[in-house]
Amino acid sequence: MSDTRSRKQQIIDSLDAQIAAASPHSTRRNFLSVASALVGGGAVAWSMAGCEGGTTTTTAPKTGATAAKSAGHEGLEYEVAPGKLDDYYGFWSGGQSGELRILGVPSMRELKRIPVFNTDAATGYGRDDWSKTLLKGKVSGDTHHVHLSYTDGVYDGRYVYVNDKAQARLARVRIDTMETDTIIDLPNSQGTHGIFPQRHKTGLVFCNSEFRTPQPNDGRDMDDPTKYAALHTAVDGETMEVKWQVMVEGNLDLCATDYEGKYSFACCYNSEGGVTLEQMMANDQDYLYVFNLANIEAAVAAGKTMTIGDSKVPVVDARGDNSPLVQRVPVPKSPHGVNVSPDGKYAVCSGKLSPTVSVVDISKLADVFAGKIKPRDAVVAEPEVGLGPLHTAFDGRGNGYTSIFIDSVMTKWNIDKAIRAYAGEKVDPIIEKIDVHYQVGHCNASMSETKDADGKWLVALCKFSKDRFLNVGPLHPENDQLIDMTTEHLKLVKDESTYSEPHDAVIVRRDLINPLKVMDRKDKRHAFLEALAAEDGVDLKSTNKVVRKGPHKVRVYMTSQAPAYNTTNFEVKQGDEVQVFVTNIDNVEDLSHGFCMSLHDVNFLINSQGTNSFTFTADRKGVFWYYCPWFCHALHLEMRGRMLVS
Ligand code: RUQ
Ligand code: CUA
Repeated sequence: MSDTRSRKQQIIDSLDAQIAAASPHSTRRNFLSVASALVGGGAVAWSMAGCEGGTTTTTAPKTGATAAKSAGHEGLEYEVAPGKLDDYYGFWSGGQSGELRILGVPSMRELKRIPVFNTDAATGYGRDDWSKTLLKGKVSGDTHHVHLSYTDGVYDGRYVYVNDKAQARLARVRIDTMETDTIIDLPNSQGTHGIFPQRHKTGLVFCNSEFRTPQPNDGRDMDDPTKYAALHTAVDGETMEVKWQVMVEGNLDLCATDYEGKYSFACCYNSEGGVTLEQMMANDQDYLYVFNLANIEAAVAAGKTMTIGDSKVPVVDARGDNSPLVQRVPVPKSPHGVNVSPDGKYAVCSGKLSPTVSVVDISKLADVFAGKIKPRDAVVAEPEVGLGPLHTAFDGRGNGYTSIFIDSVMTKWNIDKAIRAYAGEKVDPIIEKIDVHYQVGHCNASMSETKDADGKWLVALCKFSKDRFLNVGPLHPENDQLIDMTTEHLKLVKDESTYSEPHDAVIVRRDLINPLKVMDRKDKRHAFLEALAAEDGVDLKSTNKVVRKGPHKVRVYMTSQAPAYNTTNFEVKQGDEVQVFVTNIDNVEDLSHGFCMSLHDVNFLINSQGTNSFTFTADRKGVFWYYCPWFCHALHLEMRGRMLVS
């Protein structure tokens, strides 16, 4: 029997076998160093080990689907059969694509892409009349963090909030329509990165600016980085108005909130105030900023605020020393992620350039603000989890799971043991490490960001996929890996390729998400379109009519019902600005129509019972067919009409 694996792969496989047999706690990395120390020119020795049992084609029980199958489906069912539904919705950020994605978990099937900061050819988003008012001409964005609105510590099924790091914006997607409903600019900010909503109710959404700039950023102080500052911004999650900002000296990276509405948290990796990489990494210590919301709101109410530049938003200046507004908890070198445990007790802050995570006891923060203890005294544990810790998920059973970028592992550790070890007890908080492939950024677990964390599924969003998929050219997909958390040892069950570049994801029980099946027209887009139609006395759901609005302006109102538009031709003059409104009067689930005007770069989607509109110029004389691009009926190809331009 021939072995088609490369020599290198044989060695790796046999190492994996040895590791699995020896100790589930060791990693290939530390094993490798042990191995080479033991056997010197070890390649031959280990490749021999791979031949054990007489056949070299059955390789070691690598983590992954094969291992799960050979174990006879021990653990959770991870295959979702055709026609069966997933147990969870996964909300994935879309990174530089500017969009938001919905995956089913555990199938990892991509169910939907929701355009947010990008334009979308399929739906017309970003180019139709309503969504143009959201984007205001900008067509790129960089979504990193996705979080849903909460009530009483659990998702309330209303909104998804997502940041745009590139243009310092916050967007909201409605869960009923699964469409973007609001986009706002965050004043005085650059590099808006971490965001997090309050968890006790749909209250404030906090947004961190990662990049420090002069304030106002109008050309002053450009050469004096000591004057640069960053803003922690509070947005009302209901009205989407910016309520207030706190100005601090350090940069602000990831964000989190407690479960009671008392605090928000931000990691600061540049307490040095540097502007070059060397400067930003100079100190061995940075901070977790803790914002005291009651004290900040009292300062705002008392008018102890300023405004910056053109913005009217009240800004509280909290630069400098610790104060009733902000306390700075010292943590090791350049922390990145901060996550709060589902019991609401701990804020866990990842070291990034330190192999540790710092566990802050939230109940001690009242004493920190009262000046009874030092900020650092709120740190109750600091376990060593590996090189390059970034983010932590939780299982609701007292364990944390930290993504470790440099080591390419997920480390499972026990919070209580970490606290005891920090207090001096001889106990090892590290439970297990599992290899992920490769260079994991965010991780998250089912319901981990809520008090209902259920410890079933863990996802590791790996930045590099290298050899895990077919080569598709220099730009590789990313690798989102699914891990079963219920088995004795963490079990990798799935690799899922994703397009660049999801940063973060939350995994939400499906009973909490109840979108519409057809439009109910109760969203901002429909209010906007109804108001326009009212100007012409048009009922969008029944009227088919051409209205001349001026010498060079025409509105065309039509309805659609499979397989026809109820207006099959209309006339305009060359040079007219044409605004076409289409209302889909089909009242049937999954029966979307579209409107595409040939040769005019016009295309948009209209969902059942919804309306959409698009404005373009009829710049040439002639006959132009418009047609429905969404397959809707056996006579879908006949669903078309003519625009006559004279
Ligand atoms: S970040 S890989 Cu933009 Cu959330 Cu940590
Ligand atoms: Cu309507 Cu195709």
